[in-house]
Amino acid sequence: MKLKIAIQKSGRLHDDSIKLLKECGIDINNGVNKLKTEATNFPLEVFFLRDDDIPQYIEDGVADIGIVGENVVLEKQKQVNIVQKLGFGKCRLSMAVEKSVDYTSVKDLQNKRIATSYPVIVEDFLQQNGITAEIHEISGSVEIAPGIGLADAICDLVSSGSTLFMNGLKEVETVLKSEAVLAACHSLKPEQQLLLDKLLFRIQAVRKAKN
Ligand code: PRT
Ligand code: ZN
Repeated sequence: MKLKIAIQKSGRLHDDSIKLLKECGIDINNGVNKLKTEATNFPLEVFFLRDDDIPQYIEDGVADIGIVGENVVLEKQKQVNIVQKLGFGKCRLSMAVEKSVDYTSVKDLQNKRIATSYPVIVEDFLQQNGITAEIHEISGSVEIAPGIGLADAICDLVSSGSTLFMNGLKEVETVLKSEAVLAACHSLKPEQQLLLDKLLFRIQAVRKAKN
């Protein structure tokens, strides 16, 4: 019996995910362009996937656990357990408008067009604030939307803020704070739960040593 973990194939969370496993004393053969590999010293099978697909794989039990941004877990609305925050991949999902726009409160978003790759989270935020606005879902380069007249505001991930700055935008609301999390399937078999507990114990030791 092996525990199956899904991690990002390439992108911002890939290296830190591999590093975390290494710090947990788990050695994996990380061949370039491999979609699947196995740990040599822990009953762990590793799947390399696009981050967007990871919550679905976990919900379906194709993967038992996975490392993914909390922002993706929330947006995809899949039934998974968030079992541990991992302390990397930190960012925020924020509303931004053009620098020149007078913005005082969330009410200024009323009846505006908002471009985002996170329509579910944004809709929820607007509803909680009693705002009606038009959401334009776009999958990338969200920052250029105001400049080309596609939207009045955007809602996108921010870490340093330099992308917003370079596109003449300013951050006006934090919608969500996010970091990489370990998510698990709701229906783990007892043996898999034991393996997860063992892994979690190691992850927590690694996290403690860093604080
Ligand atoms: O190929 P795949 O679908 O797997 O990857 P992806 O391109 O969808 O995701 P990727 O690798 O860009 O991000 C994976 C995860 O990293 C996200 O889901 C977040 O949880 C986390 N993360 C942390 C970030 C950022 N920081 C971040 N800054 N994801 C994206 N960004 C982008 C943001 O969208 C914007 O374009 O970086 C730009 C802003 O950065 P700053 O530093 O200029 O503010
Ligand atoms: Zn993605």
